[in-house]
Amino acid sequence: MTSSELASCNARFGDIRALSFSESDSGLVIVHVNTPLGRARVLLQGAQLLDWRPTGQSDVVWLSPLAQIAAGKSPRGGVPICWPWFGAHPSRADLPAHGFARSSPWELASAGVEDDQVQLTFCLLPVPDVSGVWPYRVSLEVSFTFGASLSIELRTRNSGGEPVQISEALHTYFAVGDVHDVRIEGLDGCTYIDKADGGLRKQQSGLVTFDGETDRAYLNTSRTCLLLDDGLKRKITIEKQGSRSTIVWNPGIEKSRQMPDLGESAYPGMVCIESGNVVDDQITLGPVEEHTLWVRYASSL
Ligand code: TA6
Repeated sequence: MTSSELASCNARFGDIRALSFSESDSGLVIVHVNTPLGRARVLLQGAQLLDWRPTGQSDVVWLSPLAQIAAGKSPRGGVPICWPWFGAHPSRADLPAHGFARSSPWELASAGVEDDQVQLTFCLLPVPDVSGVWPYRVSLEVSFTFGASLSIELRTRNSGGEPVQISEALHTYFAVGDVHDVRIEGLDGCTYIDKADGGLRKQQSGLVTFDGETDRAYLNTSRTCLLLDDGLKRKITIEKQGSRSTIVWNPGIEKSRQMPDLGESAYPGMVCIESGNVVDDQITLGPVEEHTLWVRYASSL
């Protein structure tokens, strides 16, 4: 089954020199992008970007050194797509956290190159056994544009006859020198839900810094954020459209010790800054309505 996916990718896109395809030990297809502007890998399962490195820099999008590539499981790192719910399912604890899109099969629908920029578009395939949980006719596509910067566009379309509510996020893991030395600019004054403090609502004052578990959903904000990293001496700009929530996460040392795919040595090297629409900002799509969540990440030294 998976080998035929690999053969199909090679047959359809094998003539694009910037692309190549491989299979993980667990038999999952990985799309490799390699251009003069940078390189990246995308796991076909979940259409999950695993990592991205613009030329002349170290990785900007981070994959845990302990990540496992396994069927039905989202690897720790990259850009998992949280959809059609974010976090725990609102009423059923048995359902997967962050929805089913990130652990489901997707198809590479199109690929193209222009001026060394590579664009890949993936479609979520129909998910079996999901109708009891998600009885809607909603399609999901994601496009990545790999250039000197990285853009990601997530498109949800309701093709059914009734309104649908979704929450969503691009759960991006950014590589940092040491999370304890980074600052995030752009959230001053925003209300956030502090998941690390019983879900209390608080207000951000100044820059976001890290000195322990941090798990926050900033609401009602469309602002650009800057990730200021003194350790790696770089600045990552996170622009977005169609997103009113920004989630900031680093589990801190205690929680990381309990996560086999993170651990105490790896957790300081990442911070998640996620663009999405969650809690108060979730989206209702009427019949035939579409919603696009767009981000652009640019890193400068
Ligand atoms: O975005 C933050 C968060 O929702 C945290 O609460 C945290 O548990 C994290 O995502 C990772 O979730 P995962 O299901 O990938 O382990």
